[in-house]
Amino acid sequence: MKNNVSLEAAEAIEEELLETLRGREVKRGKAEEKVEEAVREVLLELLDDSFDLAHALDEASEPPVMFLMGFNGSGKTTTAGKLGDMFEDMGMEVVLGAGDTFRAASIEQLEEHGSNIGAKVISHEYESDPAAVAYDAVEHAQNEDKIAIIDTAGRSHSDDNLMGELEKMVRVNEPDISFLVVDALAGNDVLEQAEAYEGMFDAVIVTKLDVDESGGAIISISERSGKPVAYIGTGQDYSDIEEFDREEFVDQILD
Ligand SMILES: Nc1nc2c(ncn2[C@@H]2O[C@H](COP(=O)(O)OP(=O)(O)OP(=O)(O)O)[C@@H](O)[C@H]2O)c(=O)[nH]1
Ligand SMILES: [Mg+2]
Repeated sequence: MKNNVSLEAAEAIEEELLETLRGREVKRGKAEEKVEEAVREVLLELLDDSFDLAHALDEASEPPVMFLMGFNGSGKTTTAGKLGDMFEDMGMEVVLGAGDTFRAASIEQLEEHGSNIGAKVISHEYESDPAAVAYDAVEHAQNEDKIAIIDTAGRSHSDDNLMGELEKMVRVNEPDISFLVVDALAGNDVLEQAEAYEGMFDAVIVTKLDVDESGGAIISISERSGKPVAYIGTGQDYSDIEEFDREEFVDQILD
């Protein structure tokens, strides 16, 4: 396995692995097979693919409100478009909330996705209060029986202002499902990201797996956050989003 997993995750896996192998009789010549079997078991134990959209929507308030949060450039806005397109294909209507009022061109970027997928976008001015944008998007969703998908500004945990703003957005709008969006290229940095958003997200979306196929980020974020990986992003098209399947993932990395 040549994944860029975090040291912490690698150590946790090693420990589990030794535990799993201990006491098992390993016949000569079968060691490799046994170890691979044990690695598979340990990884499956560590990874969580239990996110179930139908169930999450069932449990959600009316209207269902989803937030996308994460560091700069992780893929939040693109993923808002992908999720919106996917839900619309499933027969649900969505409204996109332009909750990134901070980065130049972010509103236009979301509007382009909205127009491509045929979804309304609720936006205010740049520099305006993103909690109010989200509020209006949720109200629209309520009136029109839609799912509200709220984009937020990319941040790093040193951005106290942006973090405070996000906390306010959450407080005011009470999202039913908050996704932390991390990108596969972030490697070990996903640990810092999980920490920055600790307690704020329900599930993870890992993007750019087409660029970094090693999947190390998936293992590291799973180990650190203990949250399910709901979806993976595998390209720049709207259809490049998949439900995360841990068996498939483990098969791929052990191949
Ligand atoms: N190859 C690939 N590129 C992706 C994927 N998801 C997003 N991107 C690209 O990553 C870049 C950043 O994506 P954005 O959606 O703008 O990321 P963001 O998190 O909204 O960025 P900020 O708002 O600036 O924090 C864009 O060029 C996207 O096309 C993916 O799954 N695969
Ligand atoms: Mg964005």
